[in-house]
Amino acid sequence: MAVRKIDIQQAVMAADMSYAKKIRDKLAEKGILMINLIGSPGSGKTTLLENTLGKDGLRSAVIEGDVATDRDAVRIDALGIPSIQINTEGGCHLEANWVDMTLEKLPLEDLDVIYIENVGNLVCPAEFDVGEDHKVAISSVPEGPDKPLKYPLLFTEASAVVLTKTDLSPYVSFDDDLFWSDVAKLNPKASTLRISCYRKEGLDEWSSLVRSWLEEKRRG
Ligand SMILES: Nc1nc2c(ncn2[C@@H]2O[C@H](COP(=O)(O)OP(=O)(O)OP(=O)(O)O)[C@@H](O)[C@H]2O)c(=O)[nH]1
Ligand SMILES: [Mg+2]
Ligand SMILES: [Zn+2]
Repeated sequence: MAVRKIDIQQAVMAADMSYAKKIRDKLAEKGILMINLIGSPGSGKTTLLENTLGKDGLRSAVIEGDVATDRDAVRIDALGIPSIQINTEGGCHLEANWVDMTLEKLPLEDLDVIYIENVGNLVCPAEFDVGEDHKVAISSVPEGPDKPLKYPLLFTEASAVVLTKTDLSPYVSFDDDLFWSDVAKLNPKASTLRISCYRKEGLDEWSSLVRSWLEEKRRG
């Protein structure tokens, strides 16, 4: 499958909430769930997708947001999963009008879930509604346990908080209790998951959560 790429001319693109509504309406009509994965560069977003897509019984596609390169879209494409790369050319988050343009290039009639892998950044992607049903905060063990309180907006907005690379805990003295108690202070209702893609731990729980969100959306 050839990877498709969209280059964004920054000056043309102003944040516009009406695009988020347009996306939500379109995806509601088609019964497609949209999940916005947000986390630091290297927190393990693409690896989580690689370890779950095509194995969870759902028909998925991925919109990849990066400043440059189509490397993540190529990784998803290698799984036989439709993927489109958006290059922001310096921009540090995705906006709804870009996502709207990209949706036209996806096979919407054949999808259950669209994942957005936002530009690696713990700060402003959380401020932008791109029409998703759920934001998911991805935080990895080597980043340290203090990230929720230092970057509170994402952890407050997220429907789920996913702690990745849990296999690295013994090597970096990660304080699990501190991390989760800070998450609970900010967002007691968030679903919480601990995942190691290297050890294949927590992946079924993640897929079950996605499936429950899809069923909830389709029930209306
Ligand atoms: N130890 C360990 N390393 C992991 C795990 N998951 C991912 N990694 C590694 O973390 C690095 C970054 O993973 P990616 O999935 O590319 O991270 P990303 O969040 O998609 O990165 P950007 O798209 O650049 O923001 C890679 O070297 C992965 O192999 C894990 O469960 N355990
Ligand atoms: Mg990635
Ligand atoms: Zn930004």
